This record gives sequence, structure tokens and C-alpha cells, in this order.
Amino acid sequence: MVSTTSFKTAKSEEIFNAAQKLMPGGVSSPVRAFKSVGGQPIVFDHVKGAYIWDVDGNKYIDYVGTWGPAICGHAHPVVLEALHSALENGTSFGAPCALENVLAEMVIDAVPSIEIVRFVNSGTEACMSVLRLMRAFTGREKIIKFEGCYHGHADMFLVKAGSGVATLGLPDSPGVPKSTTANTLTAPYNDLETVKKLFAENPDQIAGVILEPVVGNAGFVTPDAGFLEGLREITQEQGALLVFDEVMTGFRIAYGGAQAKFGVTPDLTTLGKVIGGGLPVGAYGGRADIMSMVAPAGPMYQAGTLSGNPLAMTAGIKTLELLSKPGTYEQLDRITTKLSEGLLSVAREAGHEVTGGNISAMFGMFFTGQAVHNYDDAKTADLKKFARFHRGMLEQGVYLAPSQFEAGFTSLAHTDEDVDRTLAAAKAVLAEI
Ligand code: KE4
Repeated sequence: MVSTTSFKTAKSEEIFNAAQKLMPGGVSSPVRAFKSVGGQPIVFDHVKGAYIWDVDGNKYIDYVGTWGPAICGHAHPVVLEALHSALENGTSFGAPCALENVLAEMVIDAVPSIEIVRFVNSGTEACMSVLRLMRAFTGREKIIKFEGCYHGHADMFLVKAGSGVATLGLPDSPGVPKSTTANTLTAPYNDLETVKKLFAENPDQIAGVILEPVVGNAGFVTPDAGFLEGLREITQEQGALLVFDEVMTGFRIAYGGAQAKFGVTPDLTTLGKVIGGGLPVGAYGGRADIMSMVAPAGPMYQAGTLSGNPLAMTAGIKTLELLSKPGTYEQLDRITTKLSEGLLSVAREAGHEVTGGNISAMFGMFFTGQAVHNYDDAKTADLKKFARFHRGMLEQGVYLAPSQFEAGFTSLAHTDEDVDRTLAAAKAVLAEI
């Protein structure tokens, strides 16, 4: 393990200390504060490909990728070049622009459930809009979400949510009226029986079911065989909608997302992260008959000043162009499987109980000996050991998500050498913790 003395973080500490006087917790999003892994976060100076450089000049192999968007590698030259020329035409129009047509067509062509799509500026906005649409289309008010899944920070979703809510162990956020979450029903992930029970107890009142088809916000949790198919069947029978929140999985686990990978087509899908290529873009879309309700085509209102701006559209278009090349997902799967299987085996060789895996460019590892099928299982993980692992890897120049309740992300820029270096670092750290 690199001795801590050689791991200089003075400038990061200075900047982060100042930040805490200016912004809540010194960050623009809670998980970045390293609260659950301890120690101070590092302050980034610049990123490129699979790498980060912090303000003290330390270099890291990056497995967060700004939480998913950097799937082609940070600051990809093709994306940057396109942005430089797009800038000359202005950054935002607030009016129709041909680039929206281009990205819309790419999304519609790629994602099985999407016939019509609306762009917004974040995954949160996409999920809150799709919830309103579910209710508008069905005339029903209740929804089902799953414990540990995270659909952004809109009020009605902050019930047993994952990601930062889980990371900080927050009960459920203050400021959310009971009346707002009264219509949010929850079930354990992978538990079809509870879903059936909720429908039986709330006949004709549930607008639909929303879920992460592969969970990244309770740590990495995959759907059991038959789970997604079962939800498709139940919602069809009940006249309710099935919504896949693919903000994280979209264009990451397959070009067509989890719905393409697993062959289960929802009625509506939310997207974000990758489709913005690092600039703020979210989207929701699905069946034409449902999307025709969205204003101004229909009565359901949703709007946004910067939605579909030409700069963000350009970054998204270039990113999807790069991802649509043949061999992309085979490469992502190969490099991520090598990493994930390598991490699990070095951990086991060092005597640690771990479970985890990957699906294409999304992976995770829990410090627990039991299989993880849902959020309760995930919570059996040894969070203190995870924190020591995270800090040790950071000092070895490997940047992992600062929470056991997050997933890891690779990119087309990660090489075999990067993975070998990561596994060597993990071997050293896991021997010591
Ligand atoms: P944003 O509003 O952060 O763009 O998207 C919300 C969202 C919705 N749905 C899923 C499945 C998501 O993973 C997210 C956001 N993911 C987190 C990482 N777990 C973003 C990182 C953060 O909150 O700082």
C-alpha cells in the first residue's frame, strides 16, 4: 500500500474546507462528500479517458465516471471537438432545433419501448415527469416503487430510496409531506408476491410500477430470473403501467438498455446520464398513445428552459454515435467482467466474504457473505470494511464510488493495464483491511 505520507491532499483539504462554508456539506450533491466512507473527498482538477487528476497532482483510475455519463471515457476528443463547433452557434435557443430531432431519432431507434420522447435536464426531472404522466394516463394516483431504488430526489420518490438517501442512512427526507408519499407504495426488490398483494389491496388505484431494471442505487443488484417478466404480466393484467428507470442502465448495459438486454418492454422509460454525454440531459418516453398526453400535444404539463439545448444535444449525439459502433458492448463486458471477477477473487483469497458481479459496464461488490437480492440483503454488508477498502484504494490511485450503496462504472477508455493495476492495488489493500 502506498504510504499515506506520499498521498498528499493538502490542496484538496484547503479547497474542501472553504467549500463547506459556501455550500451545504461543501458539495453540490450529497454522495460526493464521502460521508459514509470517511476522510475528506478529493477535489478534481481535470479528467481524461479513464483517469482523474486531483488538485494535488494525484492521478486515479476512475470507476465512477461522473456517475455514468463518461462511458466513452472523460473528455472524449470526438465529443469535445463537436462541442467546440456547436458553441459557435450558441449554447441555448429555447426554440426548436434540428439537433433535438437527431438525438430523439437515435433514442427512439435504440430503445424498444420508446416511440415518442421528451428531453429534460436531469434524471430527477425525467422521473418526476414520468410519474405525472403515469397518473394522467391511468387516472390513478398510487404507484409502486422498490426499496433501495432511487429515482431522483422528487418528493414522491423519497420513500425507502437508495443512493445518497441510503448512503446517509436518512429515514426519509424531512420536508416531504406525508400526503405526498401516502400514494407511494413500496415492495422489496425481486418480490413479485408483495407486488401482487399491493395490487389486491389497492384495486384499480395503482397507476403503475417504476423500478431500476438493474439496481445501481442499493449497490449493484440484478433482477432474479422472471422478475421483470412477472412485473410485465402483473401490470398488464391490472391495467397499470410498467416503467423502467434506465437513467443509469440506459445505453450502459446494452445500447437499448436493460429492456433490450432482458427482452422485457415497459410502457415508459426514463433516461439520463449517458444520453447527455456529460452535459445535463434527461428524457422520458414510451408508447405514442401515452406520450400524446404530454403538453402541448396533450393536457399533461411539463416544461424546461434549457431542455433540448443544442450544446447538450451535441454531446449526447456524439456519445451515442461512439456507442453504436460494433463491438462496443462486447469490449465493455469483457473489461468489466475481468475487473469484477478479479476483485471478487482477490477479496476471497484475502479471506473476505464478498458477493457481486457485473452486467456489461456496471458492476458492484458487497462485503457480505450472503447473496444480495434486495435492499435488506445489501444492508448486511460490512460498511466499515467498505470504508477502509475505499480509502485504501484511493491512496493506491483507484477512485471507487464513495458508498457501498452505489454501483461502479467502466468505460471504453479502461484498458487491461488499468484493470491489472486496479487488481494489484485491491490485493494490497484487501490484505491489510
Ligand atoms: P439525476 O437527477 O441525478 O440526473 O438522476 C436521478 C437518478 C434517477 N434514476 C436513477 C436510476 C439514478 O441512478 C439517478 C441518479 N444517480 C445518482 C447516482 N446513484 C446520481 C449521483 C448523485 O446523486 O450525485
